[in-house]
Amino acid sequence: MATHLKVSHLINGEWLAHDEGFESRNPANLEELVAIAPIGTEETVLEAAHSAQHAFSKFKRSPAPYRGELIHNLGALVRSNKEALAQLLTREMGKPIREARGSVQEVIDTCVFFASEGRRLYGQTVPSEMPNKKLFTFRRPVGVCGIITAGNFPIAVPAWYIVPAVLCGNTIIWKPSEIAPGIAHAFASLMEKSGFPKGVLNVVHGGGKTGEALAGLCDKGLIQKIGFTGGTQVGKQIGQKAGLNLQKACLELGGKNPLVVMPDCNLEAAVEAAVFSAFGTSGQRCTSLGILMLHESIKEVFLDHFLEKVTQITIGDPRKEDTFYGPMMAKRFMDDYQSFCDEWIEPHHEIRSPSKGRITSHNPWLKTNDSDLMLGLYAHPVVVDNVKSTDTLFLEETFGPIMGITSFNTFDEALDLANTSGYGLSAAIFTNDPKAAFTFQEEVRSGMISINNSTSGAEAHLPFGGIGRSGNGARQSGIWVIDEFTYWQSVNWDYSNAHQLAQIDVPEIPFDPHYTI
Ligand code: UN1
Repeated sequence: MATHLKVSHLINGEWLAHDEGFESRNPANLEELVAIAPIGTEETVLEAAHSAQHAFSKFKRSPAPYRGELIHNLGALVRSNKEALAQLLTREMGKPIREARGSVQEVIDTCVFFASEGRRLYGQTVPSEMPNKKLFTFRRPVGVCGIITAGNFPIAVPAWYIVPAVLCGNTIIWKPSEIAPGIAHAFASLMEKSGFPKGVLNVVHGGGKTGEALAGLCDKGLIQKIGFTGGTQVGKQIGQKAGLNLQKACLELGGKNPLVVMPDCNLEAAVEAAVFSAFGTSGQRCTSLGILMLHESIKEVFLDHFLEKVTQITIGDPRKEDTFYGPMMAKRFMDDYQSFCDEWIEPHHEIRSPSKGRITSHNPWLKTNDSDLMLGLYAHPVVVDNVKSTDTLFLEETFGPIMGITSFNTFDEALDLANTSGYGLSAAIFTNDPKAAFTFQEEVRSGMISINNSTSGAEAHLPFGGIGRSGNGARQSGIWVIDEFTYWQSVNWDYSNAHQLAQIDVPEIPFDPHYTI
């Protein structure tokens, strides 16, 4: 059995180990300890804040191309450690190895993108209304950024924040998910080995209380930006705290993502996409499919194929290449899933998949590639039909392998259904009709739209994020995230040797507004 990692906080370039802490266990085999990590207190968080502040005073002055080079180094190190990182990620949070490699690739893609942004980070030159005067804009770093992330993408999503933030000259206090301290530690060590000055990245481990202490730095004026990926309820509290301090939080919250299937589409492609959207990562993506919306005319044909594919899903040890999905990340997600199975499935619903609840010897799943599912937190894929738009299952995120199905007769009904939950992260439609596709894009309130693709699986250089219950409109990834980690500074430079007043010292242009031909 592999030995476990001893995880430390990282503050001002020092690794601070503690004897007491919390454990992360392999969710595919709960006997296996993956890491022991310390719990950050308010004091730890304060120390990290002072370290980040101190580092900021120097790092903000460093040239952006130099910071791009640091990111280039990080990308190269992540690439050369890709397989080891993917294996650790799988062992610690249970996503299948194929997806874990994809997650690590997402970090590399982010580094590739932002390494070259170090040689852009453009401002503008703007014409002045006065002679002998120049106007410019510059991007300035916001300061110390507090980043709190989730366990389902334990290094890809942190990289979406940390990489652009440091590229812009900010410094970081990161509280990784308590589900995956080991992989966070590995990522932090690679950052350290990439040449970042000490104090640019500070890592404080812990659970909700540590996160609260970090968010509390907002009130103390010790952080200038907070980034949070997680549940909508906590996101609201963090957004409120930031707002009270006149800051804009970067919030990436939940989703109840719809996938609409029109009768004219390629049904096989839609079936494949729906299976992956619903059950990839055991449904634990914020972009996972929540409600499948089927046109009445194809509903049963679609479901024949869909349910056949669902029953053929291989649930197993996530280290095996042919595992479609592995365990739930941690016990609390399994507990939530079980209570949703018990409480959100109502008498008028019809379960169309073989079973529901935790997989046990009394409630087995048949396709398991010789994995022992009794060792871990495995859950049945649950397909619930006849879900109405007023049902809890229609309206609330499950963050697990439970999906609902509803049907519609007209396209307008489908649009209404897709807008009902008030979430607005990712929405998908399968159709070959350009009018339907573009009407869907224009009418559905969602940060991300997929046409003939799954609800999940965004590329690392398109803006990622939601509106409504899914977030406050902040965006990650690509050039758009730079607006989160910089503020615009405008500069005017008057070299006329006089004090010229804009709007006032501008000569009038003689003309007759009443002239007619
Ligand atoms: C998340 O679940 O928080 O688009 C992020 C996707 C992934 C990222 C998901 N690239 O599904």
